[in-house]
Amino acid sequence: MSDTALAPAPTPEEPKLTKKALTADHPTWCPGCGDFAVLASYYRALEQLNYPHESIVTMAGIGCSSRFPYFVNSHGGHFIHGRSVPFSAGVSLSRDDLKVFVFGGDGDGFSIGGNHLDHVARKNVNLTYVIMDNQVYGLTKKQTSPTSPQGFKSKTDPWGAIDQPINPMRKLVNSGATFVARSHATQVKHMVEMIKRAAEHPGFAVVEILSECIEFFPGAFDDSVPRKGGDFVTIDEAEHDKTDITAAMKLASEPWPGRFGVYLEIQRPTKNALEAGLITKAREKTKQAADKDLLKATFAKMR
Ligand SMILES: Cc1ncc(C[n+]2csc(CCOP(=O)(O)OP(=O)(O)O)c2C)c(N)n1
Ligand code: SF4
Repeated sequence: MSDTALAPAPTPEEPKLTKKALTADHPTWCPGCGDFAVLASYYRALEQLNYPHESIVTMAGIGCSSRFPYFVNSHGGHFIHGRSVPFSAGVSLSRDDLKVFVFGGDGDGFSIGGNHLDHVARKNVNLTYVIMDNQVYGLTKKQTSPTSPQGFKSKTDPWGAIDQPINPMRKLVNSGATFVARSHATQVKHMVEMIKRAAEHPGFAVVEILSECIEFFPGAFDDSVPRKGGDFVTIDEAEHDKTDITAAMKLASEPWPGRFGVYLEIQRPTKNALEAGLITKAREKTKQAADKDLLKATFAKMR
């Protein structure tokens, strides 16, 4: 047999995923909104990851930041305010082959959806959650959010916010998420790297991105914008042990504006894998019986 006969049949080259293919509607945010750069970074991350186009899911809650599904040509959709994470967990668990991304704001993630976030995180469901923190409710035109600083004047706090805000990174590190990172909407290269690493992480990966609401809280993040006199300080990964929750908590407790990069990266079985194992065992025990027969048997026992 000749060498030519042994050669494998040529396979058609995988089409390269492009921004053009990923772009849907033109974004409708206010000119200058930080969310534009987050969207651009998401496109770029997807281009570089080059996942099969049909495997990408872009979910979101409700808010300006949650408009992502309109602008991305992929599977996806909005879900009720604060509930996009558990909904997306269902998508991920039922279709482990999909690449599930969820986008939302600080109100969606830390206020109305705060409790949902904790439970999906601790279960380590395989998905990537990007929280665009602008420290205000943007869509509903300036109410205090759980990350607004004390003294922030808004429609709900006309004399200035009196409540202590949450510390998002401490909450996320403590949530049970196995990948926790922080980035800034003025740093596209950094955002692309964080989104890509989160997407490639097996388990619940969350990236908090400071994204300025130019309309209702301009200048909120100037302290970490070098061209505005601030410092963008990244985490030295050679120094920081990303598997150490105490070290991550210490980083998260640093004074504002804190550091950017990967706080936590640990390996723990995903709920996707644990559940798949459970299903395989149950199938073996029931001798691969059809679902309808198992249901019939269960109903028969209930009589
Ligand atoms: C159950 C429910 N409560 C309240 C609202 C009104 N609402 C819509 S978006 C939003 C907050 C949005 O803030 P955030 O999540 O920070 O996103 P942003 O618009 O700032 O990007 C609120 C309170 C709603 N849609 N549903
Ligand atoms: S209101 Fe704020 S968050 Fe919403 S689109 Fe405008 S600048 Fe962006």
